[in-house]
Amino acid sequence: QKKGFIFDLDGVIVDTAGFHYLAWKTLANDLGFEFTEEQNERFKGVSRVRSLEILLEIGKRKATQEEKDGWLISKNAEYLGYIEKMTKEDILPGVLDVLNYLKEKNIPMALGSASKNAQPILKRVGLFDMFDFIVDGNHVEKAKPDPEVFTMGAEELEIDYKNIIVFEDSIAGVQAANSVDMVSVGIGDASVLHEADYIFKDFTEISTNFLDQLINA
Ligand code: B16
Ligand code: MG
Repeated sequence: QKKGFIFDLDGVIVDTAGFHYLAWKTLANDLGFEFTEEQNERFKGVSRVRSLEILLEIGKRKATQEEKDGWLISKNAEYLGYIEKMTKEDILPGVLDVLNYLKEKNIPMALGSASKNAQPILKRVGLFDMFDFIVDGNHVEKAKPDPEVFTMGAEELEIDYKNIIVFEDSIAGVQAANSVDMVSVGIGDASVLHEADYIFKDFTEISTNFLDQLINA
């Protein structure tokens, strides 16, 4: 049966978490509190609006809707400044080999990201044309662990959920894929991602044998 692959963006294809962190930290400091890299872990895979709620919880700050809207705009403006400087050098190690291998085999591929900035990021790093479909934060209502971003991708690719393989670096994303019986491949720390069907530290550990095994399963 035909298989399809769906890739998360931040933490899987590129490491933009550091840029999100710097921009949220600026906002936190402007509001008069600290924000550490450790606290930033909670923001992975989480939507922009929810991220702000968590930040305000950390700083014990209450805010009006107008204030929140303004902060979301200024945070994103700073983040976009970092993205502008990205090049193909920012693609994480081993990712291109895997994408190119699947492309050569004509395997359908989609992006499934919570980010509203997914398209400009893919353009900056030269991967915009790699994917048959891009499903991102502009297309979905519900955030991971809701599987909407992946089910929409599967429907675009016209492939049954059980024949979809999802690559994810966040717990929420792994749970989203598992909840609709997709195959989940966790990228990162095994102690965090233990619910995934397969776990790799990064893409350099993924062999063509393993990819063939997924394709031919
Ligand atoms: P934006 P992913 C997610 O991307 C990030 O992991 C998360 O930290 C971020 O808040 C979210 O995108 C929204 O990003 O502000 O650019 O819309 O991991 O789902 O690719
Ligand atoms: Mg991610």
